[in-house]
Amino acid sequence: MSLEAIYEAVMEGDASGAATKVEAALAAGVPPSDILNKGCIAAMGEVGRLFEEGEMFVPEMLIAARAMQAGMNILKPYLAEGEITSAGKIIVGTVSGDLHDIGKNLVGMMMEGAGFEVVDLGTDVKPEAFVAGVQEHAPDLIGMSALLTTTMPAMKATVEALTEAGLRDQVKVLIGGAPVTQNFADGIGADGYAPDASSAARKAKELLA
Ligand code: B12
Repeated sequence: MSLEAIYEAVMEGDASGAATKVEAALAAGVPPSDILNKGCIAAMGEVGRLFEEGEMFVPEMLIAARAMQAGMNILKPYLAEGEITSAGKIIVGTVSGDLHDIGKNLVGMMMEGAGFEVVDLGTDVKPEAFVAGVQEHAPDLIGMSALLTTTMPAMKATVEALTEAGLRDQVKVLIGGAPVTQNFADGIGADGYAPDASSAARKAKELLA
């Protein structure tokens, strides 16, 4: 019952409800992994599906993602090391010169909702900062966002910087943002492209499969 309530709270974007329902489920002895997988992640999966079908829009998705995060903040300390199998670790960031972060944040939230551990490097992330991030966090993937046509070349520069640092083989590179296309991704040697946050999470799983 309490798992259903968490699912509903996330779907409805009820952040305080999601948090109190996660607390209640924990107090009732529901395993944290069930709360994560059958409550939070299942709800975000459904949100992603509705978004892709055009039945849910960006603002609603953002609100649902925030509710999921409110629940996750309560849950995180209970997710004992090793009990939960993470889907993988991803570093996300908006590329050098670019300050747009709404889409990147949404991608981070959907990734978290899909079970990924997310490290957010923020905006205006220089190629060398992505390289340093990979050295520090050893992620499975990096996700770069660009909203300006003038900052898209920074994605290429980042892929090159990873190659120069000898790290290119250790991480998959996923890119996105309104002006980015699959063709562009292929041209700069990225591993993948996704047009929106929900397909980004699916693509990330595909790249790691
Ligand atoms: C909000 C906004 C701003 C805000 C940003 C606030 C913030 N915190 O992000 C502010 C006001 C700061 C801003 C500033 C500027 N902006 Co602006 N901005 C926008 C606007 C209106 C919306 C962008 C947005 O958030 N969309 C909603 C999100 C959810 O969508 P999204 O970002 O595309 O992300 C989705 C996908 O692309 C994908 N995705 C995104 N990232 C990633 C990453 C990965 C790995 C993957 C897989 C997928 C993925 O998933 C997301 C979710 O589904 C757009 C116009 C538009 N309609 O797009 C202009 C727009 C992007 N801006 C533009 C411009 C020109 C600027 C400025 C240069 C304006 C100026 N003269 O100062 C500055 C640049 C500042 C800078 N250095 O970055 C132009 C870009 C034109 C171009 N072709 O380059 C646009 C297109 C407006 C226009 N029509 O002219 N902007």
